[in-house]
Amino acid sequence: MISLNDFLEKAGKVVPSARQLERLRETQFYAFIHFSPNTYTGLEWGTGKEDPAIFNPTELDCDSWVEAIKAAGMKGAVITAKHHDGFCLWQTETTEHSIKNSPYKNGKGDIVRELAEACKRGGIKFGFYLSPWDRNASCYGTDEYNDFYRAQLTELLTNYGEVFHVWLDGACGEGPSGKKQVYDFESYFELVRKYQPNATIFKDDGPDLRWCGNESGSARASEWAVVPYELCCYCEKQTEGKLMEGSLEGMCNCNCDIGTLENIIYSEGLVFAPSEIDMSIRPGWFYHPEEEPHSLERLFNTYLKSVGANTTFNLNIPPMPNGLFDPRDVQRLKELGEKIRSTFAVNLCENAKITCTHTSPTQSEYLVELDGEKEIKYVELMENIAEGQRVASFRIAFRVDGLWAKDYENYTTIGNRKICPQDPVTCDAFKVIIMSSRGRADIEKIAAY
Ligand code: FUL
Repeated sequence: MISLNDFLEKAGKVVPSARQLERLRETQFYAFIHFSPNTYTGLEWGTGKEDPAIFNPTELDCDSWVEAIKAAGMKGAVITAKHHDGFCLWQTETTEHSIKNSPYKNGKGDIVRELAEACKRGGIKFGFYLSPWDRNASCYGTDEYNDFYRAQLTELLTNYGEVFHVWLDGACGEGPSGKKQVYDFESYFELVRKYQPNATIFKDDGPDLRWCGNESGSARASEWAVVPYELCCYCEKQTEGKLMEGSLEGMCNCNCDIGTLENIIYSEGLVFAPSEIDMSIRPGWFYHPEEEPHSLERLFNTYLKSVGANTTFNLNIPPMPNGLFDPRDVQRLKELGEKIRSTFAVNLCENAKITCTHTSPTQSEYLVELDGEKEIKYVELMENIAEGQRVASFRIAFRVDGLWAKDYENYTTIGNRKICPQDPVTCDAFKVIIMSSRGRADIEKIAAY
């Protein structure tokens, strides 16, 4: 049997694909846009029987969406091209339950195109959500539906330029015939790879990004990107062999740190599958006039616990029936962007001297000597995630008036990016003490704000 050291060494070398790396490094924060007949009925899950005539966003302006999205610092937009009600926001050949039977632009409108073009003009990325669950399609529940779904996917993948993210909802309810569908996910993934090889695919259990397990914006305490193959079997298995006989059963629930050593030792192989946090700016995914956007504090905290905790952040903003974002949401996005930009504007380590000492093969200390005393509110760390995720526990110590004071929080993972908020501390140096890692830690960035 493999030794613990060898097992961990291999675990530390499970690496992202180019598209996963791009998502984590360049496009970590993006917008979800839930828009469908639900916007007009007040439902969250449409029945599929809605009359297309109700869909009429008379003031739709995708450039204004893009502007609001960019103000928050988001770098892409993912629209519900079709939600569970089956209504298509683009000019599809596959069904009559679409925008072509709505009054919007006399049936000639195509909101997927309008958004894709606005994203291009605004310099952000474009992506889509295409619900496999379809409560309108008469073929839902039969093999034919997989062809129907593939045809829809192909239209979206081939007619709208570059797609950065394809969001596949795992929801599987009954369709109009009362039957559920057996989704042929692998064939859907194949199409995405064929037509948009750089696009990441989100699904609950991979292949590129997995679900964080809740819609309230919380990452796990230790959000590993390296997790057991059994939980994300659409991802490529990069290691072989269990360390311990035993079972992962009971460890797959949402609150459990699925990538921790206690779990991965029972896995037959590990995969790279970072999680995505999806959350709405308001309680609902779709627009409900009586709802208010979440507070700036809540959204900023979610940002810290997603982008700043090794996950991506997909923040939903639902358009109103007239097709515009609610001014309250636009304002909140602006505030959020300003808060993020001002908080992380000046890196106090810019002129610091950073030295690294490896105290053992799996322990290291990074000493950061600042150019003078600085007040620190956040420490930001990034691992060289392209080579794997390694750090399993660390602490931070600050030198205050010549004495080392430890931040006694026991931090666990770093991964792509970890933001550690601090009670403001004035110091002239700090140390990042890596207490355990899977092979040698490789910290690519240390910053303080
Ligand atoms: C879920 C759906 O059922 C919700 O309506 C929403 O689209 C959310 C993002 O995914 O599975």
